[in-house]
Amino acid sequence: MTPSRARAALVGIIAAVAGMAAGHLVAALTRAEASPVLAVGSAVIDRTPTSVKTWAIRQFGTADKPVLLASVAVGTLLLAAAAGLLARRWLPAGFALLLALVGLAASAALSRPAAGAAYVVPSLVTAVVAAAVLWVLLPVRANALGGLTAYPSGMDTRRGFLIGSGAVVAASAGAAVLGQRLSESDPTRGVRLPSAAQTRPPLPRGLETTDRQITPLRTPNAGFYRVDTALSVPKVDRDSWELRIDGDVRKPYTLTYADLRTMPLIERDITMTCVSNEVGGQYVGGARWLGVRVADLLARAEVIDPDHPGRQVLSRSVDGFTVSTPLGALTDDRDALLAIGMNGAPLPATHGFPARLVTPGLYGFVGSTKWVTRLTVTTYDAAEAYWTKRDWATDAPVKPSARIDTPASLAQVKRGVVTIGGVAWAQRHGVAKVEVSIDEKPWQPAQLGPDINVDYWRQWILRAPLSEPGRHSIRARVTDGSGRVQDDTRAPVFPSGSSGIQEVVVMVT
Ligand SMILES: Nc1nc2c(c(=O)[nH]1)N[C@H]1C(S)=C(S)[C@@H](COP(=O)(O)O)O[C@H]1N2
Ligand SMILES: [Mo]
Repeated sequence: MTPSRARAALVGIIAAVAGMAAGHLVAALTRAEASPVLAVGSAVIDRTPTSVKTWAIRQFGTADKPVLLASVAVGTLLLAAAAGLLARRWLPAGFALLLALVGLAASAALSRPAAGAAYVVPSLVTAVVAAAVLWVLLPVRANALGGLTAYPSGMDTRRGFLIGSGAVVAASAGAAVLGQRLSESDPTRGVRLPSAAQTRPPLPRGLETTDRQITPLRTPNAGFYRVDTALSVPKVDRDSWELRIDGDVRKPYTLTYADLRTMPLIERDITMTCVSNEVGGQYVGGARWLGVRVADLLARAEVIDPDHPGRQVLSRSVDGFTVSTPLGALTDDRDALLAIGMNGAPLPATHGFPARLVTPGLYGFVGSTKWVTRLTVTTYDAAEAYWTKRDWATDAPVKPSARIDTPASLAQVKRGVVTIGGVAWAQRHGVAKVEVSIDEKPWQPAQLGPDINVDYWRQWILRAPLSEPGRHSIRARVTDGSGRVQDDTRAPVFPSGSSGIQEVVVMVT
């Protein structure tokens, strides 16, 4: 008896799941990013038009990656079900569709920037496992005349099929979980952070001690926002990692992690902001970074003709991601860092272990390359970075902005004195003033928290009476150290960062 359509489709899906789980496990043992699902996902990310990417980041926030992976998985499973249905009528066609799917994954894996021949191995495993499962669970065989014969096997009884497919599903779940565990290994384990040649005093008490709703002065590593194009966090081996400094320099050279650790390290408190941060958004954080001055690294290489128009440093990451930073921003007195430490710990894998750039005053995509492996001195004419190719701004200073942390949007508050507070940043010039306007009334100054440095955010707080029950609007704006007031014209995040003034509406009861 030929298996039913539903069963054939189900077998197609189980075959694909089993194959992907096996491939994921094998990838975890070698290179996580070569996993068929992750490879296809990454290929999709790199090829997605900017408008769709911006839309996805806005719709799904940091969940954009799970959503993408889920879409890839659903698409794959639909095609796998089709392969099962095809196999029921014409076995070779079913196998062909399944193998075509795996072929796609293999070519996606091979298109990863760091790919070598080994990147096809997980896909090969996927192909073998998926084909084997299809063969075993779908008891039809092509006969000599090209037709199909149902053949007697343990799988043509209901009980046999349930046991067989159940076993495959359980094994796949085990492989997937094990693979995930392995790929979550922590490359920073056992690393002790060297001490700084030049330390900073501990941060003073921030306003979060006055009101817990206000963002802490320092963002803990576990709570620091993460934005990157990498689907699986690159796990870089510190012993084989190298940083190459080359391009238009007289003395190109290479540094190891051990070299970096023995260089004079400095500490800097820097607030990093993502260009994708909406007004009032969460893609911003303040941390104490430990690293060497990029200016010193470049000086040692002896940059040729530093004043050449359009001088930039193209930094490259292990995952192929690239960033263009104006040479001046890396060599002036702002102390752009090649950082190896974050808040007293080795740089976490998610934030660029073993080393990343941190450039004060510029959005992350123009100065803060994670998992950095190469700094090439060149010009804007000669080389284009990842996001520049996708039409984002070439050079993008952070736009000053004030964020209201409390009260929350649409919060119900009791009438009386209300605490309004948050953080504001105006990198390179510093936060000189934060003002609040309630119900469009005149701006009134808020009290400011400790001033760490011009590149660090400042907390602010204002206690204001809200005595009329009903709907009230609260707005906040920052003025930077040069006297420039926050731009109130609304701009979307694309192409050079959002602007406008945040407004929070509360209901007073
Ligand atoms: N290798 C790599 N580095 C990267 C990115 C990336 O996608 N890949 N994203 C950049 C962007 S857009 C930002 S805002 C910062 C974010 O750094 P974080 O994830 O440590 O907060 O990293 C930058 N460095
Ligand atoms: Mo960003």
